[in-house]
Amino acid sequence: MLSYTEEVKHALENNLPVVALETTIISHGMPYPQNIETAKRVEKMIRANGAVPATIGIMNGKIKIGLTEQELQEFATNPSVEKVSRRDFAYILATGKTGATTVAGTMIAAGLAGIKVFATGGIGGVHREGEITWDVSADLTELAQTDVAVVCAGAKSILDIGRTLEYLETHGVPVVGYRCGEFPSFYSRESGYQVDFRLDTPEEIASLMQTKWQLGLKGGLVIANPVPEADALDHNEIEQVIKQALQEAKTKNITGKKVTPFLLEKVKQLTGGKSLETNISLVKHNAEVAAKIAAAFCRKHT
Ligand code: PSU
Ligand code: MN
Repeated sequence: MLSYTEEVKHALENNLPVVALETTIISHGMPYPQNIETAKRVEKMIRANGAVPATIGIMNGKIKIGLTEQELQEFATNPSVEKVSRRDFAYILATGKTGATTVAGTMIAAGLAGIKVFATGGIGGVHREGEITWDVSADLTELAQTDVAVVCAGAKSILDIGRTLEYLETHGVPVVGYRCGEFPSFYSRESGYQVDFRLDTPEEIASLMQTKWQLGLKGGLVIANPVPEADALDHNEIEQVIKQALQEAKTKNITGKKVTPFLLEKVKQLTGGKSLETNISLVKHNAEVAAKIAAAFCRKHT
């Protein structure tokens, strides 16, 4: 069921660094044409930092580990591409539909392919009022069980960041700050919450990954990498926008897997092009750091 591009296959067979990338961010996280431009630039960034990119998605009954340019284009432009988390994975694969994988979906595929490092924008989490709605992203349960390190710019404050971190602690997922002590909140470098551990080099992160998995402690790690200072948005400003987006989601009675894409789209609309620029900047930064971590992890195994 796994189908590799030549480049990714060669890298995995020769223990070369590989970084997984998700497709939900392309199909449901950004508008066209910024989505395809970003997808390509992110792949380029990973190559420039000594690793091979493996963008992951489901097509024609296959789990694609690495996509061709034409396939990337399909994920960027086809509105019928489905969003695939753990719950949806088998259905989309069995029915031959095209599915863009979320953080959870991508971790499942990366885990099957033996890819240990994954770069994304932000992870899903416990939604605000999650104690009432029970809306908790399957990204969190996936982090609890699948051995992949996820490099992200923290979690958007559309979520309840405090409860998200509590959930990760309960499930034994280390939250590491890459060169930061505060857990970042995607658009801004602050959230008001601390990370569990701060590490300042890719080598230290690679050692932590190796030690965790050698101990048989299953599950992923969150590597929080704050958005570059120059592209960060004002924390209070974004908070107002998020409040408005949440209110609208409530009024429109948006539920289930539609919640996150709805909020992302609203925030983008309400901030104009500004939030999209920040989004692109942080994803590229995560790709760069992920490539360095993947390279450091491979060096431990040669
Ligand atoms: N957060 C973002 N950008 C995104 C997502 C989350 O800032 O694109 C996407 C990711 O694919 C993530 C998914 O895995 O949304 C979470 O969706 P849900 O909350 O339905 O689990
Ligand atoms: Mn949800």
